Amino acid sequence: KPITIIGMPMDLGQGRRGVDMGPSAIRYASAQALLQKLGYEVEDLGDLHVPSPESKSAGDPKLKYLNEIRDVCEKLAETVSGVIARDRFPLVLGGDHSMAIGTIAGAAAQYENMGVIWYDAHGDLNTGETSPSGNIHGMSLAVSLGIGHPDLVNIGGFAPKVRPEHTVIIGARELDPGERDLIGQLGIKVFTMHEIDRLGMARVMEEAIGIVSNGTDGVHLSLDLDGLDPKDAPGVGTPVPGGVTYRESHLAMEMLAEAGIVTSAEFVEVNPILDRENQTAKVAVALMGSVFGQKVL
Ligand code: DIR
Ligand code: MN
Ligand code: MN
Ligand code: MN
Repeated sequence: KPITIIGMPMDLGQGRRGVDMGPSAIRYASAQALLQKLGYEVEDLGDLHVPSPESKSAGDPKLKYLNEIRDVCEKLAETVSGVIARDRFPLVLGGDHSMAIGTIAGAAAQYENMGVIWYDAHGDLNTGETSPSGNIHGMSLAVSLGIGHPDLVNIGGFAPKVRPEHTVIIGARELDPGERDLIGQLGIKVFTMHEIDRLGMARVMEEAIGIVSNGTDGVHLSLDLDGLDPKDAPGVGTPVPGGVTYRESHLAMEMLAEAGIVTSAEFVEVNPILDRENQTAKVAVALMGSVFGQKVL
């Protein structure tokens, strides 16, 4: 399918400045040129407008910038849905992970039963009640499952967007108490670093692909660069040591490409201010190559 790039310079969902420059950093790392080299027709819609945090007040400390995030995610959802309706593959560049609320709302509007792969050091399964930070980027998967503030849950006019049995988390190594409870309640399959070390990434991906493609008509890949080890992806706001390696991540993306199941994707939390010579954006682009079928031979 032809690819449509959408930039989401979102930084309202977390506490550190600079992640709004993620889309530029990923473009600077030649995302479009690589995809074209792989044979895709690529269009870039540019960036959606996101107000700067300095121009707004954070409001409720348990749900910071709720109204602004709702509005920009509503707009992103419309955009993503429109791209899929034109029979194109939406590739969204971030921006903090609160944007996934919009991306998933837009994709789920077009697919009846969508699977989600959440590649992240974190679960992003908090709510305003359980969040230790009040940062909405730590709530976006819960919201997509229909749990959280109604203004977020009902973006796009329907809820939930995805079901727990079609959701997998890969790379988790830092979960808050409320997130652990929710995982138990909903029965979400989580491949923590323990399972990745123990089973190996190949086996983890075989199982993950089975779960997200069983009874679904589309699969969304939400890749938080902090899922990778900070040695490989230092330019993220909330690094956690002991993460998935560059090589394991390529294998994971290659297996997704082979399975041919992914119908939308986003690469998020790239923060060039915290990075070293744009390494994290370069990693994001390299992984994009694998998702879209790049092979050595
Ligand atoms: C933490 C951090 N669990 C929170 N979450 C992050 O604020 O809810 N997600 N960084 O990617
Ligand atoms: Mn995340
Ligand atoms: Mn649907
Ligand atoms: Mn994360």
